[in-house]
Amino acid sequence: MVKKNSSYYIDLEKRYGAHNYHPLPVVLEKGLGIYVWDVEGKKYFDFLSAYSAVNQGHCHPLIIKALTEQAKKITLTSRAFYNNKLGEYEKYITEYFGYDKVLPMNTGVEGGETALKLARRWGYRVKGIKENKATVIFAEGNFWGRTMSAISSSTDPSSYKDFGPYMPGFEVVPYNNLKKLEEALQNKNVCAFMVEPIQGEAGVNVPKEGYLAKAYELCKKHNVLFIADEIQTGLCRTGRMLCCDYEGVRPDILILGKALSGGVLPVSAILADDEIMLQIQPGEHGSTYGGNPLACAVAVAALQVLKDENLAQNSFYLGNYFRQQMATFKSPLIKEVRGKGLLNAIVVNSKKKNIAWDICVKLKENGLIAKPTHDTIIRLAPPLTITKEELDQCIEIIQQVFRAFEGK
Ligand code: IF1
Repeated sequence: MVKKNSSYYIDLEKRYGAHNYHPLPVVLEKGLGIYVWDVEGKKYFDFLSAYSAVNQGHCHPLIIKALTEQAKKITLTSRAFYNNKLGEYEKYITEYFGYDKVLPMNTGVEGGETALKLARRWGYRVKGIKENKATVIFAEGNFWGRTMSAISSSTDPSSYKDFGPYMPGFEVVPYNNLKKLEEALQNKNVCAFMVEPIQGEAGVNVPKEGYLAKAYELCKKHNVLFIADEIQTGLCRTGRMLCCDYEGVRPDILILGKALSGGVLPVSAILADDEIMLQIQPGEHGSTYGGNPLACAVAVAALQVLKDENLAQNSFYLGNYFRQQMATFKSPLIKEVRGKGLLNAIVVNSKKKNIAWDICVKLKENGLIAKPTHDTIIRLAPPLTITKEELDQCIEIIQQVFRAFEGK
């Protein structure tokens, strides 16, 4: 009989799965709260949280309860019929975030696609842009998924190279640069500026204070929609319910995903007010699974947990604590520790090509899993339910591993 250990499962994926990922060599079979276990039974602190989808912690009992109870009743009706979960979810989430309307989708990238369709539609029908001339501005280093549109705005060759031709009507300006944004906004055909309040994939790039507020103001001045991609930064990850809350910005279109289901199934949404949202009418947009009753039940529970467990506050407080602790730790291998709330990154000070990867492998051996982004950046994003005592243990592991790499 074959031994079903880690290498067995890793070999299976290599043999039968497309090679579009390069995972850390750990095979997980169980998760609870901030912990995950591999098939050998080894326990880890999860410092990725499925790219911030499990902000509420793995298999949160209240979210799983909503999932299993709803799963026994009805899971999918399609939007050809009404269901008794969608309306209540729509009321709940619009009141929660203070918007007139929500449009439910599944994955994050569909949220982005939906926001862009809506913005173009608004551009033609409200702003009065001439047919097929609408332009959307993005920021350099943006990441919003893997569809043809998403890669068309990408400035990362590993995302877009040899997948062309690309979607027209997109323009890219440098991130965190208001002057270049203002120049681009002179074009009367611009309908929207779509931006991440902190760029995740680009390496947890935190813009200077005031960037979002000023960018929003510039958009208003030029009659352009401000679209916030809060798929990664939102839902308490950065220490506020939304990262835009830090600057008092209320996006014209807000995109949510990932933790909207607490990691249970793909649930995304865009929120906007009537003047924008009602530009899309029956038959003009949708998705088989969007707004399904299972997703609606799960999303209400996932949002409720964020509030009931004060996860924004915990994220804010422990994020500050983490960066303080790391600031007092002097290592020649650490160039910078940056982030907001519990979305952080360590920039490794080394020319060695796979240094961040090697450090992540060592962290894994020491019971903490995280994933590098680019060659020298390690992203650290535990579930927001982590306690200070647990975080202290993690800081200890991280510092020990960095010490072990010094002088190597
Ligand atoms: C992968 C990173 C995270 C996102 C923002 C939209 C989406 C994402 C700001 C699309 C998705 C992912 C997808 C994941 C890797 C990942 C990621 F490493 F690229 F940067 F989260 F940190 N907007 N982010 O971050 O959402 O369609 O995937 O649901 O494996 O591609 P999706």
